[in-house]
Amino acid sequence: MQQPSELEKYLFDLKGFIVIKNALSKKEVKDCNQIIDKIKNTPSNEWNGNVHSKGNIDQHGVELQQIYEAGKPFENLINHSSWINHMKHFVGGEGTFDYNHGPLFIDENFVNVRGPGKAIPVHSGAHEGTQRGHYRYQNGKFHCGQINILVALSKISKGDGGTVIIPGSHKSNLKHPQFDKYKLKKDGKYKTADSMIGSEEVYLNAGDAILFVDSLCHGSSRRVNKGERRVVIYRYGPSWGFFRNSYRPSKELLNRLSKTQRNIVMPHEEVLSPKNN
Ligand SMILES: O=C(O)CCC(=O)C(=O)O
Repeated sequence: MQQPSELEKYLFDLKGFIVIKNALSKKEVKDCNQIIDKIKNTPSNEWNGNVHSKGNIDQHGVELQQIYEAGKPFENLINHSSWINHMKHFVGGEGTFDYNHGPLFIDENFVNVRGPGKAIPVHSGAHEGTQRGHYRYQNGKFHCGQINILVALSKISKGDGGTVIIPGSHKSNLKHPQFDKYKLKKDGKYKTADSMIGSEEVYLNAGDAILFVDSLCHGSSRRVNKGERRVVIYRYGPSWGFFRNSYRPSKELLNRLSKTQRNIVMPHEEVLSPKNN
């Protein structure tokens, strides 16, 4: 089990994100990709088993929601040893009321397959002041509302539609002066965040991951290269959180998971189950 190092804690506090190199092995990446190959063409708004395809939504690319239902390779990501202790540390709450039902809760999990022309507009930033994504460090401890792990399942270099972040924006008091010019417009058009002043595009090898607090101002560049960018994203918050979307884990998945994993997927399950049976 990896523990967050002192340098990672420092950089996370300073910049709002860290890169975890080789978070997944080549075999883990391959196993995830084999599953994606089979399900990525699921028609828009249809289910493939317990995975829901949102199809080629907006301009982001294909989204396969509830990907932790897609088999062992994705189940293993729920409490993956490369980042689970980072999540516990940065979401925080150990020994407090926040830990009542367990350490963590995953409120959304999906794969994004991004083809040419696709991108995601800039969003978030501490200026929004949201509870869900908030960043806080107090009395020597982190207390963050939502920490994301975004794992590259393909190599992401220039032109591939990589994630773009504004380092330090999880703590900024002011809105980036270019934010309104770059955010999604009513007509669906926007300029991508990679040309915003102070932004950084994060290039990754397959298996590398970005861990970031959701209040970090972020988006992506537009994919101009052929082929596709593949990432898997799991979002972690405190155990009292609730699902972002209306999806719920299936009974089959809950029965298959270890107790530790079940507790992260459905922290309240054990309280509710006597009534449900
Ligand atoms: O697709 C990306 O690179 C960014 C993902 C993103 O915006 C998010 O996880 O909120």
